[in-house]
Formats: sequence, structure tokens, C-alpha cells
Amino acid sequence: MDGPERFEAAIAADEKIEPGDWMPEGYRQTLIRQIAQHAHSEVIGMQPEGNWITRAPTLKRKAILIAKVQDEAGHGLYLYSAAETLGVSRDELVRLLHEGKQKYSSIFNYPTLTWADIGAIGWLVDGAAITNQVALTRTSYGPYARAMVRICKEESFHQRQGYEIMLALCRGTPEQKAMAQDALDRYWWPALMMFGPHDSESVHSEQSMKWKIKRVSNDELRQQFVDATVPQAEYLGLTIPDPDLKWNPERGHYDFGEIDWDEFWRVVKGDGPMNRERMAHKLAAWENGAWVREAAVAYANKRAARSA
Ligand code: BYC
Repeated sequence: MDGPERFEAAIAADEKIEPGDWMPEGYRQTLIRQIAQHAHSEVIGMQPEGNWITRAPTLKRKAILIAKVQDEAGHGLYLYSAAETLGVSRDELVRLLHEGKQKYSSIFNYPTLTWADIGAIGWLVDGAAITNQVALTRTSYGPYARAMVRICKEESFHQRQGYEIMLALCRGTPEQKAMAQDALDRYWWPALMMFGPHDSESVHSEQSMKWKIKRVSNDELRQQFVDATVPQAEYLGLTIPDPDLKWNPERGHYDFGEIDWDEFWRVVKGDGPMNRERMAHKLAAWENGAWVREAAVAYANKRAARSA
């Protein structure tokens, strides 16, 4: 079998495509786009939570939050490494992000106003991320699938710690419970937006499903997330801010209201509440870290010269 035929046969048989294998250029480009966007999301995603490290309510909460934020950096690294197996360098991907030519998840363009937001992010944002990423453990590209397995294990812990923060607040004073409700009110709809546009509006889904890069559609994953999260909100005694949310016995799923797609596209296109701040912070961190990169290169050059 030649390259294209072998590729099609591997996809049909649910086998993994590996870095040295022949693959269509569109498959390679789609993976680079998605994996890079995913990596950038992990890295930019450190900012909203990093915002609360100095203000975590106890030493224990602070230690847990620092570990979580470090985990996100690690996820970024696994994903940049997975993208590099497709023949693109991490420097190039970082450059594309800095020039606004690649995206990161819309969710990280919302501010973290109170400590309860840290709970809501763990519970809802990591919860949505796991829903999406569990499906991606079966993606057809081997290095991406394997990165997802490891990331999902860490994300489940993140989701639990977020839920536990919400539980503590909901069992606390009326003011603490109100803070938890306010965080849910602000993060619910942006969390649903993480799954992307409706299937009918999704540009890449059809081809990505054929190539088994995507295994479950945007709308199906969003529904799975809603179905899993509503009982969790009920247990907390919180109200999901959607008057149309209702169990539909015929479908065996919750019906829910329409996302504000104008807001989604505004945020995706750079005009969300925190887009400018997130990118300015990222660029400043990159510039401030220049001496570390220069020192690392100088050290590597010196070692190479010594061993030559
Ligand atoms: N935000 O054709 P579609 C985390 C774009 S981080 C921004 O459906 P696709 C965590 C999309 O890119 C988890 N843009 O696209 C970290 C496309 O534009 P381009 C991040 C979005 O790729 C720290 C256009 O809309 N997870 O866990 O087939 C703390 C049309 O969309 C968004 C991932 O990245 C969005 N929400 O499907 C806590 C998962 N949605 O590229 C937690 C991996 C869509 O043509 N990615 N767009 O310019 C995916 O699974 C898929 O890329 C998506 C979109 C489901 C997101």
C-alpha cells in the first residue's frame, strides 16, 4: 500500500497515525492548528488563576492553586511537544500566538473577580475541558492522543478541587454562598462556549470527524457537559442561570437556552473583557524571560564548543 492508501486504511481501522507516517497536508495543518490552540490555552489559562495565588484564603488553598497553575504550564509543554512532532517548532507557534495569528480558548478572556471564581473555573472550565479531552484521548494522531491521557488524569483532580472550593463556599456563610452563585452566574455561559460553535456552523468539524481528529461533535460534547453538571449544581444548592434549562424525558437530556453567539465571536475575535490584558501580560512575560533563553543558548553553545 502507498502512503495515502495506508493512511486511509489506518483511519478506517482506528489505528493511530504516528509522526513518521505519510499524512495529507490538510490533516497535518489541522492538527497543528488545533494542538497549538490547545497549548496556547493551557499557557494563557494560567493567568486568571495565577491572579489569586497571592490572595488564596489559606496556605493549603494557596499550595493547591500553585500546583494547579504549574500543571497547566506542564500541559502546555506536552502539547507543544506533540505539535513539534508535526514539523513545526515551538518558537514558531509562540510567534504566531504573539502576532495574533493563532487563537486560544475564549474562556480565558473573562476576569477572576472573587475567590469563588477559582472554584468555578476548576468545576466548570476544567469540567468542560475534561469532557472535550476524554473524547480526544481517542483522536487519530498518536502523540496528541497520548498527551490527552495524561492531561485528563490531572484535569480530573483539578475539577474535583474546584468543586470542593464551591462546596466549602456553599456550606459557609450566606455571603460565601452568594459569592459561589455569582461565580456560577458569570462562568456558566462562557463555559458552554468552550465547545465551539453549533455543529451546523463549525467550519472544521466535518473534515476533522472524517479524519477522526475529532471523535464527538461540539454540540454533543456540550450536551454531555450540561447533563453531567446540572446535578452537581443541584447538590451545591446553586441555580444555573438559564430559565430554559429543563429535563426532557423524551430526549433523555436537559434542554437548555441559546448561547449569546455575538458575545462568543466578539471574544474569539479579540474583543472580550480581558483579551488585551491577557496578550499584554503574555508578551511582557516573554520579553522579561529573554535573558533566560539567552543564558540557556549560551550554556548549550559553551558545552558544545567544549566537547568539540
Ligand atoms: N475559543 O470549526 P470549529 C484547559 C474557533 S484549556 C476560541 O468548530 P474546531 C484549561 C476555532 O478555532 C482547554 N476559538 O473549530 C487550562 C475555529 O477558528 P479557526 C482548551 C474557538 O477546531 C487552564 C472557529 O472557531 N481545550 O483545559 O473544529 C486552566 C470555528 O470552530 C473556540 C482545547 O483547546 C473557543 N471556545 O473545534 C483550566 C481543546 N471554539 O481555528 C483549564 C482542543 C471554536 O479556524 N480543541 N473556536 O481560526 C478542540 O477540541 C477544538 O479545536 C474546538 C473547536 C472544539 C475548541
